[in-house]
Amino acid sequence: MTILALVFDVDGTLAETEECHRTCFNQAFAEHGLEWTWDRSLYTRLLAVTGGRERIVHYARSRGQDIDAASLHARKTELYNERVRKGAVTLRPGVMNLIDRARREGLLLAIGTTTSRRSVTALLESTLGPEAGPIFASIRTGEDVRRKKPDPEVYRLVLSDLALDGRCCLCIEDSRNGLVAARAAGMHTVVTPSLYTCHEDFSDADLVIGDLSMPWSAPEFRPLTS
Ligand code: XBP
Ligand code: MG
Repeated sequence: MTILALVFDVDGTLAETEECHRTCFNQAFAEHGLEWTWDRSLYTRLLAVTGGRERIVHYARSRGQDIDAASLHARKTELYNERVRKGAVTLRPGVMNLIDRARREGLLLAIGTTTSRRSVTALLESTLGPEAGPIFASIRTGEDVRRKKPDPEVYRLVLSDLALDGRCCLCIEDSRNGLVAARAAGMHTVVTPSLYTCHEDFSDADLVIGDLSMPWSAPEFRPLTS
């Protein structure tokens, strides 16, 4: 079956965003008077819980603390958006070229992510320009679903928007949770492991590559190098 659409995850795939997320969590904790610090090793473990608000709830419970996760997460999102709009995060190698090439070849582009619409928009506008939104035929976020990845709900919504079967789509992910979600939605998968996910198991992906600037090709899709 020919590939008709590329479906991108955001965090870790379009850009290495998690360091920015992590430091914004820590700043929000400090502002709220919490003596919490998520260092890289702890954050690696906490990423098993997808969704920033859910991650905060999980951590508070593990310490037996009762906190206002919604306002903490809202502040973290505000800080993250400010930093991203100031250019704190750039696209990973090969992402821009792949988007350009896919558009030239008439493929549909879409996004399925766990983060919020506001954070996706900030990232797309700061990296692809103010008119980035319409490049994507569907953008579905954590706010559109009841269950976040590894549940396939977000990717099923994307496929429904595109009116495509998963077998016509190639999903590009960076994490085990994302890979499980994409496969459960029936899509082909390419994994580009990121800083926080490079230790994870991607053995059931169709392809694993260091980053998208490397030569690769997908089933029934012309080689994706120029
Ligand atoms: C990314 C996430 C997100 C980010 C933080 O998962 O799990 O929660 O860590 O974003 P994926 P928010 O790349 O698999 O979509 O704080 O906005 O949730
Ligand atoms: Mg990701």
